[in-house]
Amino acid sequence: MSDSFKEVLRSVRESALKEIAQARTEEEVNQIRIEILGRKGKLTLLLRRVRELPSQERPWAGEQANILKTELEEKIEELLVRLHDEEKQRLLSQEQLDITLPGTPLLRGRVHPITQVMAQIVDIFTRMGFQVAEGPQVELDYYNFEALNIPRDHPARDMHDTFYFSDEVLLRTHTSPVQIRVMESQRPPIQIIAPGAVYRRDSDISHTPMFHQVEGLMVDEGVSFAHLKGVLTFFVHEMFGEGTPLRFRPSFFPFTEPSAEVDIGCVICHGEGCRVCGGTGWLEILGAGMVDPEVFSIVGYDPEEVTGFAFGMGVERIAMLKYGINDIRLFFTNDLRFLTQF
Ligand code: 2NL
Repeated sequence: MSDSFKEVLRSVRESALKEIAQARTEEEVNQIRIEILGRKGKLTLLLRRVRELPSQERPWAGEQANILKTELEEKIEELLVRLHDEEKQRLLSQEQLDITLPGTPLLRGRVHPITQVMAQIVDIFTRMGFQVAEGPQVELDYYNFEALNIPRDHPARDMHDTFYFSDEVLLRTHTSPVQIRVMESQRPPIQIIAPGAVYRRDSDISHTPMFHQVEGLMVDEGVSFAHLKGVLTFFVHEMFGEGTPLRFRPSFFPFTEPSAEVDIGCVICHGEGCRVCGGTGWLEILGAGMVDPEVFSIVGYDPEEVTGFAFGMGVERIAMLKYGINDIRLFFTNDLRFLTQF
């Protein structure tokens, strides 16, 4: 065996182990790996020299060179793992968590004031035994107008400023069609309220193209205007306070006869007369009446057998009066400074 090969092998091993022992960073170790095991590394060149040895020496020399190669590869790998661990420990010990820092505030959602008032109205009537009924917002002309005794040429249609999809299909302008559908499919006694969104082509300080209504309907043998007055008086006292005065003023709707509008004593001036109530001391809050016999005939009830009352109110209007709000658009512009006050 050539002594010089042994000698070179030993010196490559010693210098490699020395360098590995001195390496302090992963980068340095990688550099050493290239110097020793790389394409032009010391050990790679040594392995190449094995071929130049006399044939009887080659197997032993090759074996020794490969043993050294494996040894150095293992040492380098070990060192890399250790350096990597040490770096991780160093970072962990330096990193600090300041548990006194304020957290990211979580914004809490809240119920929209219109939804709150709607829920309150629904609660008052369900306590009196009314059931909640719902129906489509995209309606047929028949349910929205025709069945309510409002034919196509009727002047009451002008008041409604309807959004039409076609001659027969529209966005409901009130929730009355829900009550028509219930009467069409159920026999009396009926005692329902129909809350929901309705649509009219109108937009100013007191109108938005979408707003909310609650309508009510009670049908049975012997239902009278006195029942209507009792139910609405209870509602007003629950909604605006026991001492709130109310009055029934004659009015007209195509679907009720007789019809009335209900006023409450002005919540601002308490009857003295102010800008809000136009000096009258009264504020209109809803419309009502006895269901017109014509409507009963249309849904297949016998007007000689049953009577009923119906009423309708705008939820936004109730909310504005209850909270003293003068612009309906505030409900829909999503200004949290406004919405978070309720
Ligand atoms: C108002 C007036 C009202 C009705 C709605 C009604 C429904 C059926 C039959 C008869 Cl199915 N009437 N609803 C009756 C009177 C007045 O609403 O000023 N609403 C905001």
